[in-house]
Amino acid sequence: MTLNEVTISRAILEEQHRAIIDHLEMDAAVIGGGPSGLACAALLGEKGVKCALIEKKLSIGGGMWGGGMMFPRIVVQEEARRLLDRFGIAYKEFEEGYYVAKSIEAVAKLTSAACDAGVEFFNLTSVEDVMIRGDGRVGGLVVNWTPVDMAGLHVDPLTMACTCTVDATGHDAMIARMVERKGGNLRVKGESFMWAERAETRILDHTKEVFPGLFVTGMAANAVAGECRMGPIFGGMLLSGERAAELVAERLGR
Ligand code: 48H
Ligand code: FE2
Repeated sequence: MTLNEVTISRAILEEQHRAIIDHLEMDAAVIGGGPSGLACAALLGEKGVKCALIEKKLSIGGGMWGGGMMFPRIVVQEEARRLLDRFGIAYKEFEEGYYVAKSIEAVAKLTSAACDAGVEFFNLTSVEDVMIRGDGRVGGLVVNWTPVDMAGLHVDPLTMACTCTVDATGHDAMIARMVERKGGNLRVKGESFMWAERAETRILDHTKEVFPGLFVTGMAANAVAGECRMGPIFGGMLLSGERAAELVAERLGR
């Protein structure tokens, strides 16, 4: 076999352009590739929802990669153990009800599940704005390459339409804040202090549609609600991603 560099370039360009064009209109867009976004996207994909995950960084994984203070281990409580099983993430029982897993394995297995479920990944892509038109719903995303922002270049973005948007951007709740900043009827209270028990038990109530077409999951859900943070326990992130997927699927009639 004689290798042709132009063929290699054409393969990459044609395939990725096809993927982008194919997702200019989709059922659901998950913004943020941390644990809640990955779990949500994987479960939406499994339900047959046409779904993309948009991540501004080069790598998927968000705050789960680093475990607790750069020790790459996460803790998951009893209530979420079934999700470790579901995604095939290995764990050890540390004390009754406390399970410890390798954060890198957890990211890899969640990512793998999302890939298997047909989720399209757009990394190095930042959501810089949302589309809200006459119907008052978040109906799409305004996207640009992350390096454009990093370099401070004035390059106009492109847009992707989606029926449901999931803000899985973590502590900053970036998408909800965009809606708030531009005058949408949404208040982002900002996260409160560390209290794992409270943060983990309340996160499912905070995982909801906070503005027409916009759902929040993971740390973004707690940030919008003014709820506590929980440190490196990740059961709530997985359960919240699962809940968001259920709500979006319900909204889409799946
Ligand atoms: C595209 C974006 C944009 C944007 C941000 O922070 P994450 O890991 O989010 P969660 O909520 O799934 O998980 C939170 C968890 O990691 C954590 O921090 C916990 C449990 N903390 C507790 C505590 O006490 O500190 O991931 C969010 C992702 C990141 O990868 C960002 O790069 C990405 O969203 N992102 N992607 N466009 N505008 N903004
Ligand atoms: Fe965090």
